Amino acid sequence: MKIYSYKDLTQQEIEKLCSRKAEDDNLIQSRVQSIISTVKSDGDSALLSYAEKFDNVKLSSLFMDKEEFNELAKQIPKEVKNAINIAYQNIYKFHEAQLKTEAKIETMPGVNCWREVRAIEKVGLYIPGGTAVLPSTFLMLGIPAKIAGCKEIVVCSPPQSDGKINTYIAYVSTLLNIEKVYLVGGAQAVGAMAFGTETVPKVDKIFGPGNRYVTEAKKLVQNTVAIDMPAGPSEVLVIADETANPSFVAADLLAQAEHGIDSQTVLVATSKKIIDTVISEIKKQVIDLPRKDIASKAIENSYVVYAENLAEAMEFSNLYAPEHLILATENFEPLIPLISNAGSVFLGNLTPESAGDYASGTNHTLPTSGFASAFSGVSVDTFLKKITFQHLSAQGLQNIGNTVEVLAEAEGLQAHKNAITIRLKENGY
Ligand code: HSO
Ligand code: ZN
Repeated sequence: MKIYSYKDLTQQEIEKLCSRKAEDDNLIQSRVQSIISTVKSDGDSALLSYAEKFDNVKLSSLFMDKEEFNELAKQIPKEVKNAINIAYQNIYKFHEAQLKTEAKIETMPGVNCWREVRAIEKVGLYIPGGTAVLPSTFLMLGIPAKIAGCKEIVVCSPPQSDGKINTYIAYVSTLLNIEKVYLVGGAQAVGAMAFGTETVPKVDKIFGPGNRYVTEAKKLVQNTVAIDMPAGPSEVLVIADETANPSFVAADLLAQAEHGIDSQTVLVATSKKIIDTVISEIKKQVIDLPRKDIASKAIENSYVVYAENLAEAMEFSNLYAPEHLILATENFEPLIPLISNAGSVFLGNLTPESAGDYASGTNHTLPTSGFASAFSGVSVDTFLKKITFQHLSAQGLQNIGNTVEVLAEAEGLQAHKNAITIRLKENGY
């Protein structure tokens, strides 16, 4: 891990450290472009041949349904079932509280304006498979979709080598009352949900994290379909001072690193002693990890920034705009108002990112690659549209009429003015 000193970094070096661009970005873009146009033109047959090519499986059907989920779900150990149930309840509780109705506002006597929410009718959820199957992501997307009231929830997840979905995914499908899961992964899943195929329905909005292929695919289909946000390779930035526990910090960095070789882990610390101990702890802890090869590669690409104080550390963090920000310090309270860019924040030494990844209640589908400067993580809102309404009474028309007439005249739009004048006259004003 390279160590930089924040105060010695030039503007350009900071930009480079904060950039998530990779050398093969263009190559991935052209591959994804070709996958998407093949799915668009060849539909199901493209999906079947990509399953053979990328998932090494010859599928007899492109989906599994309810009855099959129930059967598969029986195989899950009780302990895992209970843990999924607790996570479900916490995520449900936290997201349910996001449904709020807004008050009607009378902007002038007789002029009433308000907003009502409506669910996005057809939504597409992408549940990653690949090197790790993530039923937790299914909960994080499925629960807010249900709470929002989405009518059609299309779910795509890559098939396992036996041509089925994972048993945990099957169990979550039963909890969420999902009709079908389509056995489609990667960029081809995004293409299928964006354009529709003979089997996979076209949706209005696509949700979910994924690897660089999936993220690139979501970016490329944006002319056709809405997306939640660019949620690519996962990342964490840990701010640690001398009150941090170095073994905890190392464990958090490795938790992020095991996601994939392109995961980003950044440590910003105000103590050189903590930096040294964290680095040696990482070396110790990584040895026992089943995914040590992946984690070590991700750690190799990561770095440490030494900051002279927490204010400086926060400054760097805001420039980086991390998906996850861990404040590994006992003094986190005064730092909260200084956070301007982050997807989700974990406070103090006893709050690991893993808690939020699985079960505390917050959503783990979050903006990556610096998009935390402008996007929020997935919530019930992400599955809703807000429609504005207004009503003018006769008194309202009289009160607002002249203002609209004058502004329409100023813009040279006579027909706009007339739409008011004709009503005022008819009402005897
Ligand atoms: N850290 C990932 C979510 C996840 N972690 C799923 C474990 N399972 C992106 O926020
Ligand atoms: Zn994670």
